[in-house]
Amino acid sequence: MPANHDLKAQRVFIGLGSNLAEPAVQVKRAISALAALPQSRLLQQSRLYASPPLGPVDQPDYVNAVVEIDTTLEPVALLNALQGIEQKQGRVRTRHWGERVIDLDLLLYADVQLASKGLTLPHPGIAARAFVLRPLAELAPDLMIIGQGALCDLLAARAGDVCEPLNQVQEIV
Ligand code: A4P
Ligand code: MG
Repeated sequence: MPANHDLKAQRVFIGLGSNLAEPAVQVKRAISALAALPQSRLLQQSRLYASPPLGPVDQPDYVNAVVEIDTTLEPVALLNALQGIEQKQGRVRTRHWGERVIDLDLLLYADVQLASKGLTLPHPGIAARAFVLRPLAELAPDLMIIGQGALCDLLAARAGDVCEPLNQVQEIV
């Protein structure tokens, strides 16, 4: 199959989350892996954020971040590559919304809207999750999320949710 060198690179945002096995280390490791994806360039990365778990409460707090890449990988190929990174970092799927070494969610792929069995774009959880909205706003405050609304409005609606930048002291201990 020919390489996609002549395709226009698309702007993509990816959400990262971890709450096991040194979460900050896992998130940074996954960002390095994203930077090494073929046909892609890492453009921006947010700070790391700490938040309580969405879903079962009997699990550790999460570390989250968002990165922006541009890529000529198509959406499904990119999702497969993200799942490859999850597997390499030892992700084991347990309960829904349960604890995980690393989770990579394809948040936005240009303005693609898609609802297939294995891939929904934009990611359906964006609007409900301060741990996605806050780091995303750090990278692209004026973003419009197709089908969900202006990022600043979505963020205002989640203003009360706990999600703070991880401070360096917390990260070291
Ligand atoms: N899938 C469909 N669309 C997408 C997409 N846009 N990006 C499919 C990524 N995957 C997508 O995901 C299940 C299936 O979703 C995949 O096989 C893929 O084909 P999963 O990661 O295996 O399962 P899951 O994570 O248990 O379910 P889900 O609904 O994807 O959970 P989320 O949305 O990933 O949320 N609390 C805090 N504070 N921070 C977190 O990061 N994360 C989760 C998981 C729960 N609570 C959290 C956090
Ligand atoms: Mg997921």
